[in-house]
Amino acid sequence: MERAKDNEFPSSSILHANKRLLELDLDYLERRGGNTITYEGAEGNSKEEDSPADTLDRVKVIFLGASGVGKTSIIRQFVWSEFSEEYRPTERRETFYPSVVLADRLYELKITDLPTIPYFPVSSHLEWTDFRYYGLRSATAYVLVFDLSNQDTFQYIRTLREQIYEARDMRGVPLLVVGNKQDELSQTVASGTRYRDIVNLVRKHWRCSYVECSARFNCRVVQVFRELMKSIQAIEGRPNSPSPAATQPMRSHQHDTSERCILL
Ligand SMILES: Nc1nc2c(ncn2[C@@H]2O[C@H](COP(=O)(O)OP(=O)(O)OP(=O)(O)O)[C@@H](O)[C@H]2O)c(=O)[nH]1
Ligand SMILES: [Mg+2]
Repeated sequence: MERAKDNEFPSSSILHANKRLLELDLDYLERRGGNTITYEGAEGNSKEEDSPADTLDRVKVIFLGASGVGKTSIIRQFVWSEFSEEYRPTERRETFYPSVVLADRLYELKITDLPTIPYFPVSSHLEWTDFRYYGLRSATAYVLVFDLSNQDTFQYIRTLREQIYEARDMRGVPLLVVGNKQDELSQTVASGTRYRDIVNLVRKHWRCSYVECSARFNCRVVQVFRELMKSIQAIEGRPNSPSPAATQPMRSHQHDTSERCILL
């Protein structure tokens, strides 16, 4: 079992990251004209389906956000302690199965990293036709990520959040907002009204947990998951809450994460 570590990041470091912005595509449904999107496996010969690990009662966490904000980087930094400067857009669903311990409780997580979605499905039918096997509407919790150095990416999660709330009853479903690339947040932007408005909106109006982190420097990445698990624990404590997560370790289909148990 290993204890998670956060690094301090050098405040002077300004890195040049790929800033491909993706707005939520609100006309997508009209344009697609009933075509079904299918997702091929890495070898291009198999459709994505649930792995045996998915049959467990895991805590299902889905990361969402505009393209290039650092969703994959946050997850990989947390699960594998690795970071790549190179930008490789996520092209198919990837799942990670770490275990975490918070306040003497062991949780088996299933973290899903997805290609950027053009909209959140409001019905099971749309989920089946457009986002099969993504598990979008049945997640235990959502992590919405934006890029602090490119605050236009906040609009994506703002619209997405509205759609999620329209799509399902969010009572008992934690939603965490993460501002990533804190290492690229300049003083000018951090003291600006736009930045303050975003933080205010998330904390005061949405009443959401909010964490700023840098996947690049592994700064407060653990805090992201700590806040997430605290929200989940808070909900578990309520009457009629879902049953606790299973405790049996399982293997990921890509990397062997069965030995990874991270103390939060
Ligand atoms: N400076 C800096 N760069 C980062 C950070 N996190 C990610 N990046 C860079 O940002 C780029 C995009 O990161 P990804 O993790 O692939 O972003 P993503 O949200 O998964 O992108 P999609 O899969 O296209 O949706 C990569 O070049 C990363 O190296 C960070 O905290 N700081
Ligand atoms: Mg990605």
